[in-house]
Amino acid sequence: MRLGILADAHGNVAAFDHAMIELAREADEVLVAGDAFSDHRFSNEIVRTIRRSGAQYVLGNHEMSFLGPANARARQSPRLSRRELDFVRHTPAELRVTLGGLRVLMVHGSPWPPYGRYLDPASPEFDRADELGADLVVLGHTHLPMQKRVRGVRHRDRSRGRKR
Ligand SMILES: [Mn+2]
Repeated sequence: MRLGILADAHGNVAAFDHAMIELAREADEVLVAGDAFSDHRFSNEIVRTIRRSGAQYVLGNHEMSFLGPANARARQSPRLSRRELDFVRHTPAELRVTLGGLRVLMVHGSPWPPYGRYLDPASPEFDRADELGADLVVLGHTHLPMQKRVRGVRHRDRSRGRKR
């Protein structure tokens, strides 16, 4: 089974659509690891693409900020699709799913508290990856493409770009 993994589109509709079209062609399952849009700038287009694709999706810190009290007014905008907002509201921050026989854990930031931490391949936390009860851990947030194998547990971060 081929998994297509992306994260941190941060509202870049053209890049996200392009990536999703490519992945739909090549992957059996697509995983979107959060920060699909940035903070108060909700993207109807990106959320609709995720919803219609049936991709696995978790919230990032930007979606959670958008759903939080600071953005109560932004959520009232008439430009917002109620349907897409509702979809985001029902999206989890942590997903555990079995894909191709692999127990997959997907979160946007760190799977260990503090969850907003930026991990890098040298982070000592990864030594504890086998405590997570997963064969594959998918992360976003760092904007660092990385892949790491820890005693049989593989981590991937496919985020792109600079702003985080
Ligand atoms: Mn993030």
